[in-house]
Amino acid sequence: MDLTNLLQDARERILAADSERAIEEERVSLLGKKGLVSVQSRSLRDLPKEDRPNAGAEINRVRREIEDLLAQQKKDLDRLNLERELSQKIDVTLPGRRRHQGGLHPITQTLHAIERMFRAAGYSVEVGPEIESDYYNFQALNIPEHHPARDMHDTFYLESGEVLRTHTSPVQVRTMQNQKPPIRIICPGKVFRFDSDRTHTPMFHQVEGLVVDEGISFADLKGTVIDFVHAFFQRDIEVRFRPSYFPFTEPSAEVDILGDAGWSEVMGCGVVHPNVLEMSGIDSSKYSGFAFGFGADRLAALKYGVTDLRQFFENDLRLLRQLA
Ligand code: 2U9
Repeated sequence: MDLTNLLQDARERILAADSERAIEEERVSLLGKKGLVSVQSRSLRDLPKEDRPNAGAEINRVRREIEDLLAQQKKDLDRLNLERELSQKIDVTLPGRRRHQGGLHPITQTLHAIERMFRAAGYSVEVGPEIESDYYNFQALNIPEHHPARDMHDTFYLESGEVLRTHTSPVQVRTMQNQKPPIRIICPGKVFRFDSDRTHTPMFHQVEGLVVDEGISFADLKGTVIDFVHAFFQRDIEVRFRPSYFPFTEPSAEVDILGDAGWSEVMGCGVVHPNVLEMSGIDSSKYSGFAFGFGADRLAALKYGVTDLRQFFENDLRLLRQLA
């Protein structure tokens, strides 16, 4: 191909290159090692010696011209792209993009509401670890090894010999070790029991309360529990106390509320066993206390009409949105 044709051909191809990549491809095919211009350069060898300088100068001129064309095409393309971008109009009347707003889980809301009620009554909120030693989860609560009450707890044991706490009572034990009476605390948190059906999930949220002071009696416990239940359900719902047994309280009771479907158990409570006070360094001849415990999940289910506790942990957006 003679050089005039080559240049003409190159010009057409470069003008047709409509992207940076296409320009680059043209550069390689025209000026690269195997490109047309290089082939021409190599064919200089076949010319008579005296013709080579002129022919070489001519090839270099063509090469420079192609380089200029490539540079110019890139500049034109850049300008075109910029103009295209700048000419895009913004339609300010278009509706905005919808932003998704999350909400608090119904159990989180329930825990917050419970904490608010007890704080208003002068309680403070204490928390502690979910992995506990056997001592804090059982022994300090008057549940020695091989005690039948351990069977009720469906405990998850770790290889280390520790346990996933089966109640938040260890937090109260730690608090009694670290603070002097008067003590008024609630301990909300996750607890774990190897159990799963409509009314049990292997992880649930307990709130336990503890009051220790001089002259605390079962009457104080009763008043506190009834006031709390009324505040939580926002009406003067009927409450009854049934005698029961826990190793850490004596006497002990379970608390039922009256709903449309009859009585439902909502919590346990009692006067703190003197052994439990003494083990945590509190003089049981001077101080007494009451304690109570309930599953916040179960209370939330009763309040919102959820009939299967497992639904709280299935992350079904229909349930979460409805209760948000
Ligand atoms: C200390 C002393 C006493 C906490 C108590 C209950 C009764 C109770 C259950 C209710 C339903 C657990 O969530 S549930 O399965 N709890 O019945 N808990 S008295 O008594 C304590 C705690 C700590 C130091």
